[in-house]
Amino acid sequence: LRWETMERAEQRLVSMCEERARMLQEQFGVTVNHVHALAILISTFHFEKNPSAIDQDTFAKYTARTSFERPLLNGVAYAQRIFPHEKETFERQHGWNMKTMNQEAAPLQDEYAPVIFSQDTVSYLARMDMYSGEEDRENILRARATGKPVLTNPFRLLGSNHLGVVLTFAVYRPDLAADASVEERVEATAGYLGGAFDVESLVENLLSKLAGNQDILVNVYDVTNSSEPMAMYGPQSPDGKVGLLHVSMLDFGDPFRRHEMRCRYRQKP
Ligand code: WA2
Repeated sequence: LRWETMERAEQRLVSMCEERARMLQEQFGVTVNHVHALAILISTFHFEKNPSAIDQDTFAKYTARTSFERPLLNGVAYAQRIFPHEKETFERQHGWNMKTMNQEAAPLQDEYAPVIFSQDTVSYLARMDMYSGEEDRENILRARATGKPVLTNPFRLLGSNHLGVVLTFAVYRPDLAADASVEERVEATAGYLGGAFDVESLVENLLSKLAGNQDILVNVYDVTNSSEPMAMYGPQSPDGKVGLLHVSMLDFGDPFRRHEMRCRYRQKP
């Protein structure tokens, strides 16, 4: 009898964990797809039209109206690629100077990526040079070299200070060939579109709606480096007595990264 109870408890843990992992992966997937479509919107209406058909007001309105398509993002923004010799003209034309994430003047560097369009929910990103943040800079470099969606390590986001990850797509000039080399991709890069997955609050909200939520503890880790898992979601100090544990694989769409969900019972069954 005891054995049967254990067996059933284990099956329930497995099915609850797999259900949560599938749901989270699904929501990540649709969100990534819509940010991809926004990157194409920018290249179509900002670069293939002259003059551009997008300005801050249009971007803010459109992204607010379509935010239901990106349920796990706290907002999206577009950063333009600027070289040092263009900086002065760029700042004069826009009537503002770019600043770092620490609100300082941007120092002399090889390139800049100031945010020129932002959804109102992340208006604090406006004018900010995304090169000035380590995680954002790494994303920018990897996004433009690969042409794929890329995710950062989990880190504390600007604005909310919540644990999350940033998603970035490179936006290329329209002349980029489909089979372009890495060098050609980097050369044809015009800017970067992305946003932050507020994992701490939006995943909490997602999981809280599921039946059985009171019974289990859910953690999500970035396990790209398997010997050093990075916490992305969930209670940070799981108690000693582990008991039953189930691990579900997650695919968030960045082929360079590995994520997993670990589920346990709150109390011994
Ligand atoms: N978006 C929101 N919160 C953040 C953040 C970010 N980056 N970085 C730190 N906290 C404009 O990759 C281009 C968005 C970065 C895109």
